[in-house]
Amino acid sequence: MARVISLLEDGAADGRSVIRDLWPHTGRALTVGLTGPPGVGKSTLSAALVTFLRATGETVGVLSVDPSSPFTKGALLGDRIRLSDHFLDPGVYIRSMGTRGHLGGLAEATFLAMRVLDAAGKDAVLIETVGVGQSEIEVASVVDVVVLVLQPGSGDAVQALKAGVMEIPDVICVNKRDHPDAHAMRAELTRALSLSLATSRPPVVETDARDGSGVEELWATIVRRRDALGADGLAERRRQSLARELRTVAIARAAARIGVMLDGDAVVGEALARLDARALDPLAAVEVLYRAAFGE
Ligand SMILES: Nc1nc2c(ncn2[C@@H]2O[C@H](COP(=O)(O)OP(=O)(O)OP(=O)(O)O)[C@@H](O)[C@H]2O)c(=O)[nH]1
Ligand SMILES: [Mg+2]
Repeated sequence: MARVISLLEDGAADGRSVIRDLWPHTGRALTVGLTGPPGVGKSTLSAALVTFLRATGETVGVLSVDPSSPFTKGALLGDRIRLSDHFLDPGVYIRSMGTRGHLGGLAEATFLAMRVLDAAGKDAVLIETVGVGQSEIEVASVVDVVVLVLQPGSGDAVQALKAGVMEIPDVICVNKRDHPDAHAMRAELTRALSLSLATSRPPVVETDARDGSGVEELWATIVRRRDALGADGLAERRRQSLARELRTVAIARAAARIGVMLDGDAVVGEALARLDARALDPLAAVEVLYRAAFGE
C-alpha cells in the first residue's frame, strides 16, 4: 500500500495502471472525513476511533492530509501522539499526505490513496483534513460521511456555519467535552444550526478523544448517517462525489498546466511582452495562454 500510494503521489505511470486495476475492487469501505480547525483533536479522535474499531474487529486506514506541512518521506505522522500505538497492528494503515510536486496535487493523491485502502480491504477509511475552508471540505467531502470536529471556544467554525459559507457536515463532533465551555459551545452550535437554511440538521455528538468517551456513540452516529441514506441514496451520493472529485482534480491539473506555460512557454512569453507593451490586449493574451495550455 505504501509503495502504491507513493507512486500515486509522484504521478508515476505505474501508479496509473495500478489504479486502473484496483478501481473495480473499490466501493466496499465506509469512508469518513474528519475536518475542522487546527488543534481541535482530529488526530487524537482518529486514534480513538481506530482503537474502538479494532476492538470490534474492523480494519482501518487513516489518511492525514496537511497541505501546510511539506511531505518528508519516511516521517510517518509528524502528527504526534497515539496514532503511533497502532503502527504495529497489521489491521491498521496510517499515512500522512503532504504536498508533493505532482500535477494533480494533494487532492488527487488523497482521493487515490483512499481507493487503495478501500481496495486493500480496509473496512473503514478515515481522512483527516485540517481547516474549515472550502478546499478542505472539498477533500473531505468525497467521503460517505463528513464529520466536522470542533472544540469548545473555536468560534470561527461556528461563525462559518452561521454565515452559510461552510457546507453543512453530516455529523458535528464537539471534542474536548471535558472542557468547562463544552456546554456553551453546544448551545452556540444549536443556535448557529437553527439559523442555517439547510433542510437537515446534523446530529451533534460530544467526545473526549483522550479517554475515548463518546467515541462509540460518534461511530454509531456516523454509521447511522450512512445507513439513513439507503443503498440508492449512498449510490447517488457517491456518484455526486465522483463528479466533484473529477472537477477538483481536473482544475488542479489545468492550473498546474497553465502555470507551466506562464513560466516557460516561448509563445506565451512573447504574448506577455506584447501585452506589457500594449501591443496585445488582455483577452487576446488569455487566448494565447489557453491555446498554449490546452490546444484549440
Ligand atoms: N482536554 C482534551 N484535550 C484533547 C482532547 N482531544 C485532543 N486533545 C489534545 O488537543 C491537542 C491537539 O490534538 P490533535 O489530535 O493533535 O489535534 P488535531 O486537530 O489533529 O490538530 P492538527 O492536526 O494540528 O490540526 C493535543 O494536545 C491533544 O492531547 C480531548 O478530548 N480533551
Ligand atoms: Mg492532526
